[in-house]
Amino acid sequence: MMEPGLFITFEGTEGVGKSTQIQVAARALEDAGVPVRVTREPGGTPMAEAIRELLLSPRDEPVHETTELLLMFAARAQHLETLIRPTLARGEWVLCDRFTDATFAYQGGGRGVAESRIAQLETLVQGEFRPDHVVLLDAPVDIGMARARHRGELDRFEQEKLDFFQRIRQCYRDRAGRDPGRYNLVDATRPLAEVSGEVSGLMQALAASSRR
Ligand code: Z5A
Repeated sequence: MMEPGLFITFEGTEGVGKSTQIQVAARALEDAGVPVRVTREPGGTPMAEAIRELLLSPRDEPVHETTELLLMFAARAQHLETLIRPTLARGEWVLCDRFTDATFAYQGGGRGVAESRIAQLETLVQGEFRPDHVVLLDAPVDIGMARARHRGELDRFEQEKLDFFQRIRQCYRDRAGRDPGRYNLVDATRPLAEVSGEVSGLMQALAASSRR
């Protein structure tokens, strides 16, 4: 019987370095002989990427919070059932740039949707499925914004104000504080080489413990 792979997610506010660190993590795992698949949310499959485009494009029509919430979970259902679960079942590890913690942080902390409502959808779409580990890259919101915002046109989320992102950061930190065994809080204010060293070390430790 094949051991299922681990599901590891990378979370944090805008520009903290998730996309950078997920590549660092993938390299560390590959060097340790672990087969890895890197993916992202919203997105990860052609249909879920189409939903991402709907969610991120700036538009004149106001987007209701329930519409946004359901689209996040619609993309997640497709991603989970057609990519994440089958990949894990083959024994590969999946590294995912954001997952349901982002929904609790952005739609919950940011938009104000009740946690219980998000939890209901989490159960509907995922059952008991949760990330094995969450790497939470943490930095004051203005640091991430300064790193990310040289890219040109802002998407629908990036157009939000500072306090929206501050509530999101707080929500992430609260969730990590409640479950420190599953969340690795990484200080993302440090120079890139230091953050990468910590993330690589974490992946090497997970790879080593999975061989025991
Ligand atoms: N969203 C949601 O609302 N609900 C959900 O359930 C989900 C998502 C799943 C898309 O996410 C949006 O969807 C997101 C939340 C919402 N909106 N926002 N904001 P995304 O992950 O695609 O978008 P993002 O958060 O804006 O990611 P990003 O801007 O690409 O940031 P990043 O991946 O964390 O950062 P990066 O690209 O790795 O790094 C940014 C720059 O900083 C880059 O030039 C790096 O070289 C540099 N960098 C990285 N680390 C360092 C250090 N340590 N020092 C100096 N410079 C650094």
